[in-house]
Amino acid sequence: MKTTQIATILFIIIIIISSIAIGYSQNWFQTTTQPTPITDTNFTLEIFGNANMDGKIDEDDITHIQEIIDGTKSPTLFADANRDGVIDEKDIEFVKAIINGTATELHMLDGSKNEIKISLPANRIIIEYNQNAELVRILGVENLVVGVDSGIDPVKKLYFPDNADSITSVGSMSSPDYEKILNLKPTTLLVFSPGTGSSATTIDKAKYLPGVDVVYLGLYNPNVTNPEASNFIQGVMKAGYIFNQVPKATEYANWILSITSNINTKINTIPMDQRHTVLLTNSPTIGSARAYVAMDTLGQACILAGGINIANAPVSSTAFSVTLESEYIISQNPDYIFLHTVRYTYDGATNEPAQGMDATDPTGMKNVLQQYISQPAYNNLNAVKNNNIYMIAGDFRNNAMGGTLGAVYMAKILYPEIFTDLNPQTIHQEYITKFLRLNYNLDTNGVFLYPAITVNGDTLGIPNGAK
Ligand SMILES: [Ca+2]
Ligand SMILES: [Ca+2]
Repeated sequence: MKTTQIATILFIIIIIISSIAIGYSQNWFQTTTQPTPITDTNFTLEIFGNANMDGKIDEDDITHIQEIIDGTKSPTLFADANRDGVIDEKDIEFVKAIINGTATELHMLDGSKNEIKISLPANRIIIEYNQNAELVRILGVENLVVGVDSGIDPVKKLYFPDNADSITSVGSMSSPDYEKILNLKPTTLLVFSPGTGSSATTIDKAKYLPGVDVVYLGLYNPNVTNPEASNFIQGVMKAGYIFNQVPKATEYANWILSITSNINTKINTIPMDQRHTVLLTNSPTIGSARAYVAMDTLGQACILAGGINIANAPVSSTAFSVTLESEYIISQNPDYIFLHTVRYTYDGATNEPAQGMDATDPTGMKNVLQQYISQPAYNNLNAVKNNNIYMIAGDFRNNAMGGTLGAVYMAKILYPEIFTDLNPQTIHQEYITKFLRLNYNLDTNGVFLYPAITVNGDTLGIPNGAK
């Protein structure tokens, strides 16, 4: 062959290979439809200034406010950006400031749908619990953290390797040390939950912390099958506006949405009568037995993973868990049981077994599991007979993935034949490396699932080689 012929053939080969490479990178060969980005759905961002009631605050809201002022559009719930009771030019200026990142305050609904005002910039942050510790990393504002609750204190160096030494522990979130908090002169306290019973509520905290914005974002309350109604997604996006990191919040919300959408698509192919029944309960080491219902993050994870939860809350109940009699569990005979456990609790205690990001040895998880299985009453349960009982880390309920991480592992466990291409550790590692930006490798660290599962020869849930 002549040199020119060889060159032509090589050129054609290069073109073909490049086309395939580009095709893969652009998802040309994927058969699943891509999820709609959160800002293109019917999601309504609950921040005042979002006059056109879509998923973001931008130029369109300025136009919308102008049209309301001109009388060509009716006022909307979020049009009065500065909350002075009238919709006028000042609201346009206010929205411009939000867009430019120069706003000095922000009005929004919190995770309980109560209206709150936040002073900006929010640049001295105290955070409660894993969700908020991870959220500030996702948004890239971890260096603004000055205090953490006692649930994060033991893992402070893990979450905040660069500034752990300058971060103060302010006590448990159920009974915080208000004086310590005030001494830190924080702008913002991100609380884990609204608080109930003997646990300090957002109202208590706001009362004892004058000048500090006490914010419950709503991460505690995901809706995995309907992101438009998810307080979790709202919380991520609201935090984006509070910390002036909207692109990061949007990218993260879209990533979560793409995972939930892909799992949903596959689960929808499984007929209801072929789906597995599931009991979601707690490790005996964290109190008397409860079963998590749909309202709970674990209940949401189970729904997304296509499990049929044997525990249901009464209609209109807002409970996250219920008590189930052993007789009921035996009569329902669940196919799978997941035992949730918590290492560092909201009231400052440390529970056995060791698990989560700061653990490497699954022995404690193994022992508790054996204890649970050895209950004579449960000998004949399908889940026990078929070894379908798993201990799961607190991360699956309390991290900043809103049940999605738990769902990814659960889906793989419940329907391995449907999720052949799904590797939960790949998604988990992407979360840690790309979004949390932590130098942390799941091949060598972390106890999240016991017994571990094996995917393509790799151990998932515990470090490789751990027993
Ligand atoms: Ca808008
Ligand atoms: Ca106004």
